[in-house]
Amino acid sequence: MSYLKNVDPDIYNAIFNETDRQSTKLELIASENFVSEAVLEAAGGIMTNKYAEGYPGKRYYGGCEFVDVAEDLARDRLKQIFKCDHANVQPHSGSQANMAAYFTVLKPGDKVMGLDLSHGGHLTHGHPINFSGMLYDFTGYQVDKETEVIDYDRLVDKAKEVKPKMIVAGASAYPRFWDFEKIRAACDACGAIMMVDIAHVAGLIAAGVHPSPIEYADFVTSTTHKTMRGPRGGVVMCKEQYAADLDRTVMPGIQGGPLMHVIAAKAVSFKEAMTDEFKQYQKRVVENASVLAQALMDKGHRLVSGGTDTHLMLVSFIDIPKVTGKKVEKALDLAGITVNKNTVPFDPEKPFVTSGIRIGTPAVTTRGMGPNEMKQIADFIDRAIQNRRKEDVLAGIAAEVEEMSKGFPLYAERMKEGV
Ligand code: DSN
Repeated sequence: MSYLKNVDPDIYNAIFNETDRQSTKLELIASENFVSEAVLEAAGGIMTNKYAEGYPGKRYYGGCEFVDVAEDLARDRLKQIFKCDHANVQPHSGSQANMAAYFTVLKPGDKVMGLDLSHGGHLTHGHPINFSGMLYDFTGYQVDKETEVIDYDRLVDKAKEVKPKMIVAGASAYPRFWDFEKIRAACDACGAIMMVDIAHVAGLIAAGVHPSPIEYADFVTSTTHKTMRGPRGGVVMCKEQYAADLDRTVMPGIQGGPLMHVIAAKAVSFKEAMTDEFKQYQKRVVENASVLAQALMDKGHRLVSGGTDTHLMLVSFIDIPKVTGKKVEKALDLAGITVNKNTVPFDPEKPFVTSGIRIGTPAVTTRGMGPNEMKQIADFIDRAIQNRRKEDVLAGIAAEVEEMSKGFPLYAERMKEGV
């Protein structure tokens, strides 16, 4: 990055320091990952210069023959991976993917059901401070208080009572598999459209280690940067009957020019997602999460729903006086471990404090870490929580984390060449 170093040393230094942070700390944020050098090249490439409003073969600008290649490949590969009827790869983010699905079939004021944010859902699944909750009449559903998993029978009853036009499934902090057949049954019980936001588990579904919603859902939305290990962005898949309306909703409905450099990078990551290496990676992500969850429970920590089926887990401090997610996130940060505080079901704390942390294994698995490291990480986390007020102990753990990280180099060439 010799150009950047000369033109803007402040940004150069920020990028250098961020690369160093990513490679020397333990990244356990469940929604983050490390993309390949090939994805980085495409995302940082010259397709950023091109306007391409419209779709391949039907653009409002000339000179689109090469960006058309990129978008066609992205769409075709996505369709091949998920076996869906139709794919739109233009949404700039997961929120815009969800907005596109809603705008395609809903009118302001329509009734919708989604999993409450505090039970693992997402802001765009109807939270009152988000456009979704402002525009639509959302009713939340929740997990069962005892099992902390979704009670599908209760969901069907609620759907019959509310009679929503759409039911949204999917979550950002739910550690268990979804039963998409049962969500379909809830939709059929009240004539609702079914939408599933697979942003968190898309990579797992692509690899066949999580059930797929494609045969049941009318719309499936996702981000591309979590378990899918692509560039930041969104996609929408849908049944053929909605295809033309969906495309019109994305452009010109809610977006203008697509980010063609990001679409090119999405295509690259989808190619990677079709490899056997990717399937093995996703299996290891889930295996690592299971080992880490068990190791934390063996040390006496309480996990929401008693464990995980996926890439993430929620550690709950709801029963421990004066321990909050906010305090634990800070202690872990001082110990070189990055997580996020997260509400747990029936959390009495505010979202900026919370009674839990969310932990995910996609990023550390990309680094090549396995079950032995997961047990070691559980030990780091446990010691950091027990010693959360002792900065010297936390600094000692951070040194151990850095030492362990050295065995799993990340972006090594970039670090060597000064990024
Ligand atoms: N912010 C994402 C996450 O961390 O899960 C969801 O959009």
